[in-house]
Amino acid sequence: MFKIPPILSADELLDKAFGKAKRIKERDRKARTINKLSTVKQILNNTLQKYVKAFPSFDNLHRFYYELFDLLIGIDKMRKSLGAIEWARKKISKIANDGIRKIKREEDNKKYKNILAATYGRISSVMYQINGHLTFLEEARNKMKKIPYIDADAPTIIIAGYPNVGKSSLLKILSSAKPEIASYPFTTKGLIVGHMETEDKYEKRKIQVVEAPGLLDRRDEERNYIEKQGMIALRYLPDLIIFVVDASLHCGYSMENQMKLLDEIKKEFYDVDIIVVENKVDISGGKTDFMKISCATGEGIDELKREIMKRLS
Ligand SMILES: Nc1nc2c(ncn2[C@@H]2O[C@H](COP(=O)(O)OP(=O)(O)OP(=O)(O)O)[C@@H](O)[C@H]2O)c(=O)[nH]1
Ligand SMILES: [Mg+2]
Repeated sequence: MFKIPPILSADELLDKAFGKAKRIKERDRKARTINKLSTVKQILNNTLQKYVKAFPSFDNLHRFYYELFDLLIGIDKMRKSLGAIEWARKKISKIANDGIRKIKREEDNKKYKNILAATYGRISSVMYQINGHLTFLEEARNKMKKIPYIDADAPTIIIAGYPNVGKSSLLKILSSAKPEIASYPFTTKGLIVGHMETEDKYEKRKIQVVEAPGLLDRRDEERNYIEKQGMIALRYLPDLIIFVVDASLHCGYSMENQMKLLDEIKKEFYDVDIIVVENKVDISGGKTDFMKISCATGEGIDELKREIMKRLS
C-alpha cells in the first residue's frame, strides 16, 4: 500500500557511494577528486531524499492508519528518524561542498588525497550517526508492508468477539479472505481483510469484511498489542459489526465474559449497527436468542448474508 524502497544501512549506503566514486576514471587528478566528491554527495543526497519522501505524510493520514502505525511502529519515533535522515542529507552536502571548495583552491597535487580522505571520514561519521534511524525505518517499512490495504471510505463490516469463537471461520465463509483457522486463542494476530460482493440488482458493491483480532473483556490499558488493533479498527471503520459468541464454550471463555464484552462494545460504539450471532450451534444446539449459525455445517449462513444486506442497504 505504501511503496517504500528498502532502507539500506549506513555501511551499505557508504559502500554504494564510495564504490561508484572509485570507478571514476579521469586523467586530471584535481578534476577526478572533485568528480568523486560530487558523485558521493549526489548518491547520498538522492537516496536519503528518496527515503524521506517515500514515507507517508503522517498529518494527512486517515485516523485509522495513524493510530495503527502509532501502535505498531510509533509515529513520534518515525518522525524523529525521518528528521535525522533529513539532517544528515543536508550535513553531507555541506561537507562535500566544503571538500570540493578546498580541492579547487589547492594547487599542490599531492594534497588531494588527504582532503578526499578527510572528507570521506566526515561523511562516514555523519552516516554512522544515523545508522540506528536507518535500521528503525527499515523495520518500520517491513511492518507497514504487512498492514493490509483497507479503504477507510468503503462500506465495512467488522467481525468481533472473544478469541477462538470462530471469527476467522466466518470471515472465510463471507469473503475472499483466506485466514488461518486454529483451535487456540489469538490465532489471528493482526487485522485481516476480505471482500464480499453484494447481490444488489443495480450495482456491484464491494464490501470489506475485517476480522478484528480476538478481544477480551478488560480495560483498554490492559489490552495487549493484538487486541488494540481490533479496537482501532472498531473505532474508525465499521458500518456494521458482527459480534460472534460461542455458547458451546469450546473457545475456552465463559458466556458471562463474552456478554460483558458485547455490552461494552454496544456502549462504546453505540452509533454502529450490530448483528450478534451464536456460532458453533452444531455442537451447542443453540443456547441463546441470537441468530444461530455454524461455520462448520453452513447452517444459518444464508440468513446471515440476507440480514447483512438488509442492514447495509
Ligand atoms: N464445531 C464447530 N467448530 C467451529 C465452528 N466455527 C469455528 N470452529 C472452530 O473453532 C476454532 C476457532 O476458530 P477460528 O475461526 O480460528 O476462531 P477465531 O475467533 O478467529 O480465533 P482467534 O483468531 O484465535 O481469535 C477452530 O478450531 C475452528 O475450526 C463451528 O461452527 N462449529
Ligand atoms: Mg481468527
